[in-house]
Amino acid sequence: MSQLVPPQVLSAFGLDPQSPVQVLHGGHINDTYLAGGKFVLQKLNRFVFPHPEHIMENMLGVTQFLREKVLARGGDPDREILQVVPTGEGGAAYVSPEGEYWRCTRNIEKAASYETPDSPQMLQEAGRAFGEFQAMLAGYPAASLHEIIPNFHNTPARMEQLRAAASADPKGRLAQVKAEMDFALARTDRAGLLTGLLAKGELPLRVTHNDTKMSNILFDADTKKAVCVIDLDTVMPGLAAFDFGDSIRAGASTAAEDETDLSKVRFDLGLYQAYTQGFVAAAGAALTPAELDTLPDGAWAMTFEVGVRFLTDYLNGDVYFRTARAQHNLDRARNQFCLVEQMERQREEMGRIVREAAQS
Ligand code: GN1
Ligand code: MG
Repeated sequence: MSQLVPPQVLSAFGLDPQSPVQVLHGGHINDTYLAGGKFVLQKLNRFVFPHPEHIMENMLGVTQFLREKVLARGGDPDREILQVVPTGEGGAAYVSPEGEYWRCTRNIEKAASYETPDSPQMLQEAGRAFGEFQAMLAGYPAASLHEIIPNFHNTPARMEQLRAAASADPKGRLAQVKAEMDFALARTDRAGLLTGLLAKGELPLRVTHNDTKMSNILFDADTKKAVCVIDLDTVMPGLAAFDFGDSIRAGASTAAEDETDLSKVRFDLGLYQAYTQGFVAAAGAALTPAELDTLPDGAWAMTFEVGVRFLTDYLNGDVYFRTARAQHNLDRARNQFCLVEQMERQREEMGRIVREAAQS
């Protein structure tokens, strides 16, 4: 049997090197395993994360801070906050002789992640969890955070990367994606809306999660309540609209991110409303009127941006996101652009739903 996790990695964290190990699927970036039922081991992607030690510094600081907040409100930090397991030598991670970077966290039992919600209530719970995450981090010293991926949600910079990939066209795929390129380029101005408002000082910079897809929340297996926000790799200064928007992109669609039958990909306003109610109730008091106004633009921007990123990666030869088939990234890009178009038609309604949630 091939070893999923090398025994020296398990030993480094004080685990039995014979522990049963299974793959945890879901993420597009890191390799994730469950060891002995109780520990989650992750091999960080060194191409995406050239400074994994910065991630661990951020993660230790943020989880420590959040644990205190949860304790103060009478919660259970062991269940609600990720817990980093140090190596036997007390390090935050194990670096193998080959330079592989491994970290370990405690598995949260009787909890699971979902790609799409089973019900609007689940999405409302996701909104509450990410809203609360943001509210709890409002007092975190943002300047102490490493910027893990510079310009992560800078949509104009993502457009620049798309243009660069298109002009280099290293795999000769550009001719195939003319419609998608036209779609993206036609939206160049709109892509700069949020970064423009930030630059003008009209939107505040907050500490945000930046990868708020549904599957980055663990739900209690019995109650379906949101238990814990996971995947803290991209916690960095950002806009409230990023966290709101990325959840809508992934949660308010009726289909998976890589569904190829676009007739199944529907932006569902009922799901959008459910998430909005949860998010605004939990984070709302801290949000400025301009932030509330631009939440729907965040949904548009995050959906458009990741579509641009998938398209860029397709042109570059699939070097960033994990793919399981030829054209996987192109399928994802088409899927996201399909949602973008629907959001554009429903922008007004999306704004009304935010205003209603803020008033209730
Ligand atoms: C990646 O790591 P994972 O799979 O949760 C990506 C996100 C994208 C997402 C699309 C560090 O998230 O930005 O929105 O895929 N993370 C990074 O599913 O690039
Ligand atoms: Mg991630």
